Amino acid sequence: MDHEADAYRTDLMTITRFVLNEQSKYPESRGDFTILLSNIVLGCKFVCSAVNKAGLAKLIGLAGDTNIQGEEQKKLDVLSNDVFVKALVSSGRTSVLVSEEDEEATFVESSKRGKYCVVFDPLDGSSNIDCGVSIGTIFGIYTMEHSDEPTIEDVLKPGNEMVAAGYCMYGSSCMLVLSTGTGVHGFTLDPSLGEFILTHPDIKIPNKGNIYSVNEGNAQNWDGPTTKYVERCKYPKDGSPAKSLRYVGSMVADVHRTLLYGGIFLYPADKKSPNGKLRVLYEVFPMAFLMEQAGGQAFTGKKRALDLVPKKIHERSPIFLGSYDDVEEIKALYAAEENN
Ligand code: AHM
Ligand code: MG
Repeated sequence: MDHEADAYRTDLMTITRFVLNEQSKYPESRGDFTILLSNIVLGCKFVCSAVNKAGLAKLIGLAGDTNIQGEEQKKLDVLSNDVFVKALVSSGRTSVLVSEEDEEATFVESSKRGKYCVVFDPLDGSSNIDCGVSIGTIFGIYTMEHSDEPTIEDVLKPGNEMVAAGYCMYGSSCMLVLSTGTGVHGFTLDPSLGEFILTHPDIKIPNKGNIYSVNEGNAQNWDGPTTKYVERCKYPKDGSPAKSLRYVGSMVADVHRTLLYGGIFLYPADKKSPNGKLRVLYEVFPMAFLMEQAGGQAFTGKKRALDLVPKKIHERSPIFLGSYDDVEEIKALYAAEENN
C-alpha cells in the first residue's frame, strides 16, 4: 500500500511545531515568542468556538442584555477582547497591549511582564457579526528593546519594526495566517484535533489580480486618484478586461481573498473621513506587513504604509494594499496628482 496516498497524513505540522522550528534558527531564542504565540492561538480558538456557537448560545446581543440565568451577556467583541487580554497578560511575555476595544493601552503589572508588546483588534468586522459573515482577529507584535518601565512609545512605532503579524479568520473554516518576517504561512484549524495545521505554506500574492475591493458607497466623497483608479478598474483603457468587484466589509475576509487570489483592497480617505477608517496599529500595519511578506505592497496614498509613525494608538490611515502591480498603479496616480 502506498503510504503517501494514505487518507491520514501523519506529518502534522502544527503552528506550535512550525514556530518552534523557525525560532530554533536563532540561537539566542529562549522560547518566549512560542509561548506568546500559543496564547494568541488559544485566544483564536476560543473566539472561533464562541463565533460558531453564537447563534445557539445566544451570545449575540447587546452588551448589558441578561440571559435566562439573569447573568449579563457579553457581546462577542467584548468577550473576545477579554479573552485576548487575559491570555496575553497571563503569558507573562507582554508589557504593553493595545486593543481596538480599549480606549487606553494596558500596561501589564511588573510581576507578569515580558519583552513583547501586542496590538490587536480582537474581533474585526463587527457589522458582520450578527449575520454570520466571516469576521476575524488581527494582531501585530513589537519587541521592547529596553528593560526600563514600559511606556506608550513602545507601541507608537512604525510597522516596519513589527517582528510578527497575523490574522485569524472565522469563516467557513478557521484559518490563522502568520508572518514572523520570513514569508507568510497559513494554518487551518482541525476542529477534531483542536490544532492549527500548516495548510498554506509560503503564500505569495499574484503580481496582478482581477479583483478590486472597496466600499463604493463612499465614491461621491473620494479624491481624484482613488476615483480615477476605480474608474479604470471598471473601464480599463489598455484593452484588458474589467476587474470584478468583491467587498465583504470584513477586513480580514477581504484581505484574505486578496492575498490568495490577488487584486487590490482599498479603504481610501474621503471628504467625510480624511484619514480613512482603518486603524494604523492593529489593522493597517499587520495587513501591510503580511502583504509585503507575500510579495505585495501597501500604500497610504502618500507613502509605504509600514513607514508611518503613529502618534496616537487609535490613529487611522487610508490604505491601498494587494498585488504589487495593482498597488503600483494607484501609486502612480497619486504621484501624478502631486506633480500637478
Ligand atoms: P470595525 O473595527 O468597527 O469592525 O470596522 C472595521 C471594518 C473592517 O473590517 C472593514 O474593512 C471596514 O470596517 C468596512 O467598513 P465600511 O462598512 O465603511 O465599508
Ligand atoms: Mg476593527
